[in-house]
Amino acid sequence: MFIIGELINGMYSNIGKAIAQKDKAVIQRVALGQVKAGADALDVNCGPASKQPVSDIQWLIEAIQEVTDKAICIDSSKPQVIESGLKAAKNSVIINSTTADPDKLDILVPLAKQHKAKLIGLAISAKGIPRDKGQRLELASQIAASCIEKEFPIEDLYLDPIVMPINVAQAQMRDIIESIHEFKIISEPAPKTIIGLTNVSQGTFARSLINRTFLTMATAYGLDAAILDPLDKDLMDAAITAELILNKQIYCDSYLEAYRKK
Ligand code: THG
Repeated sequence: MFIIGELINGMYSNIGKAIAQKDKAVIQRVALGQVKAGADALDVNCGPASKQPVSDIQWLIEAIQEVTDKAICIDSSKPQVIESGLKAAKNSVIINSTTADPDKLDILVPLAKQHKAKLIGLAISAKGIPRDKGQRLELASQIAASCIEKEFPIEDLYLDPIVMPINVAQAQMRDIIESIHEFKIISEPAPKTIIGLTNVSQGTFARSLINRTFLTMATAYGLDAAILDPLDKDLMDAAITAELILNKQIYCDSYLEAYRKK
């Protein structure tokens, strides 16, 4: 599983405050903590309170790159923020994200291609979040078709079915998980799949348990990557164990330890 740490997000009060006060040490501590816990990449999102996301994203990326060379996942719905982030990025980049809307695809797919970045495509359009897996597949296919037409490498595309909180969309959970398998057969070679895991447990009590159970099930359906809290050790153990059960890691009695050392 490719793990993207979610903790550098202005939605969290410590990060929102650090962005407002330009407190680099806080950002760098959270970056290194996630890397130490096993993150392969770091999501970077200025959050809803940022008044100047175009410059804040550059400040965040520069601060992070002083302490790690892990990939940066530039998380914004605004193409101009993503473009700005790309200018500051020396590490490899994942663009998070485009939707299935042609005006977004026409800007972000060429931008990803030009910067040799990976690209996350959300199964969402101006019409909103899909209600079933048929709509999810239709939107994901539109994104994949645009990438193929624009000659963006399809194996660098990460399709996201959009995970909803279980307390508001319980009847959609099965569709969301099955979409992961359906997305993998859109094209040959296959696109990759990704989820924002923590969405699933928003507003619930047993957050960690719901997160790791959802991740385990999604892994069985072919999930390639997840944006999650890598500091949740039970969650990381579940991710490693799910891959072991799917024969993606070699078993030994100390497999958890062995995985962390690799
Ligand atoms: N897909 C993609 N990118 C994404 C998401 C996605 N980026 C943002 C988000 N979803 C993933 N990141 C988070 C980060 C935090 C939370 C959920 C998803 C979260 N935070 C606490 C909450 O809202 O309860 C905040 C707690 C606090 O304020 O301390 O749940 O789906 N491609």
